[in-house]
Amino acid sequence: MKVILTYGTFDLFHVGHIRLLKRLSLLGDRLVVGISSDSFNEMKGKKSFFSYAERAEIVSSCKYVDEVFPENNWDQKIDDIKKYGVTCFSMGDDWIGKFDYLEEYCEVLYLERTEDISTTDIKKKLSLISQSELEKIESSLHDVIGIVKSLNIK
Ligand code: C2G
Repeated sequence: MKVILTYGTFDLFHVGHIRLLKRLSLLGDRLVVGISSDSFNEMKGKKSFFSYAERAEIVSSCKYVDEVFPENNWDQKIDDIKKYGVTCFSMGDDWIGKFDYLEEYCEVLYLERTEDISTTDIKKKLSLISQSELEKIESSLHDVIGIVKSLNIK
């Protein structure tokens, strides 16, 4: 039984996440995913849109994933590798080199990230959309105020 292990926040689940999980699932028989808890995200300086419970439900519903568990700190990986009988630990290559110390316990593999998509970019684009919508509403309101004022004949 070849067990693959990965970790992540997986907030605003997108194709970058799903493509990684798909590739990971093809590497072995079982894919186990550590989902960053809300408190650990705070330690990572990240505020996720969805709570841990929601993110865990989304990722565990993915057909490529066999099991999810909470990732509460940076230091639990060795225990997790032993607990789940992990053959291969793998992450996207934005983490390349960061987890080589785990090679003492299992294979370590970094897979190419999916270009041009990230949770941060999605959040930025959403904030810009709402900003431009607000500006449109504001300018329409100014037009209406102008019309009302012009009709208010003395
Ligand atoms: N990912 C990817 N392509 C993207 C975006 C993300 O392949 N366009 C990968 C990342 O490389 C990572 C996984 O998807 O392996 C989850 O990414 P995040 O949710 O951003 O997780 P992160 O904050 O990197 O947390 O202990 C490790 C940390 O918990 C990793």
